[in-house]
Amino acid sequence: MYSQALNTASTPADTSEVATRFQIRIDAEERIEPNDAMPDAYRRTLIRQISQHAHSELIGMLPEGNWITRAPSLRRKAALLAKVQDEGGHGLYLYAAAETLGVSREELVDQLLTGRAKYSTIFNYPTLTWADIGAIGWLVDGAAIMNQIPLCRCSYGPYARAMIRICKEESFHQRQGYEIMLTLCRGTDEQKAMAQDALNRWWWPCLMMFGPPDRQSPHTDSSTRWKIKRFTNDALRQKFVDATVPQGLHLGLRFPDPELRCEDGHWVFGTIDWDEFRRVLAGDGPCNRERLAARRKAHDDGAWVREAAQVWAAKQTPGRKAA
Ligand code: FAQ
Repeated sequence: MYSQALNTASTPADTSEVATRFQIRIDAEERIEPNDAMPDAYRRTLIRQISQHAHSELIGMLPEGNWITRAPSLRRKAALLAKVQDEGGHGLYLYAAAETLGVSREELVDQLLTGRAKYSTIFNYPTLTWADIGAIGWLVDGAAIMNQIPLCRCSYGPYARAMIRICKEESFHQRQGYEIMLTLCRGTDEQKAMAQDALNRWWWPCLMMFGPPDRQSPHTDSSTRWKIKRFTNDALRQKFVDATVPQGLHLGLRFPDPELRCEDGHWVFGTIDWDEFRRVLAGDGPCNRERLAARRKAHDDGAWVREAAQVWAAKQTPGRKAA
């Protein structure tokens, strides 16, 4: 754990005076740093959101990892390997940011592995063809950027700073995905059909990534007041649709939504199947069990690395024993 030196007590109790002073700082756009006084609810919200985000990055490596050994060329394989490694790195920065709030990475990882923590529903869908790798980069990373650029201005310093680098990398990921889709769409009829099929399967789950509609989002009000979230779920979803539909039309693809139409400069879309979202969130998506099982196996297989690192660290500090 990196946070031993941090003051993690919720200082000094959550009186209304503390809350008022805290809100004045937030309204003045001041950054909150780990040792600053903060209401418990603010701390808990950040731990929840940052850790869910970290888990999503780690589980998000799995659908694409499925295609590393089957990438169609050495160039594609190298780019995909680098992308998946970036995602592992994002998970680590985010766990480190969460640790500054007084929770240990071990505890957070344990919550994930024991099924007590949430991660993005999008990563419980299968990657059936190579076009899915293009669709994930274009759409999933595209949605992630739309949601995460505003987090670079989040009120909590360590999270905001981690997001700057993450967004730069996500932006590269989005471009490599779009370029895969472009290549497929300019290829044979079969390749274009593969790209269309991937769009058909990923479009609606991507719209769910932004979270429930605003009126059903329990955290939006407090998170926007605290400037953790700068936009609501529905506002970001609409920005994503407006940015992405013209990109899909440029590819010559059709969106799987008969109600999609442009009105007053915005793309109006059909009704999202929130029952599907709730089912996947509850653990009953197409790949939930497979994803958690793969993550648990990776964790178990890595036990010797953690053990060796602890023994090595103990040797560097005389008198300190491996935990
Ligand atoms: N999946 O009141 P809200 C990526 C939960 S990273 C699962 O609206 P909030 C990179 C929510 O947690 C993708 N759960 O909550 C990549 C809450 O549950 P709780 C992840 C969801 O926090 C690309 C409940 O519903 N990105 O893609 C989802 O204000 C390619 C009520 O919801 C982030 O985590 C969902 N989609 O807003 C990697 C960004 N949506 O805790 C590999 C940071 C909602 O009460 C390949 N997070 N829930 O039990 C956020 O911006 C926010 O947390 C939201 C949700 C917008 C996701």
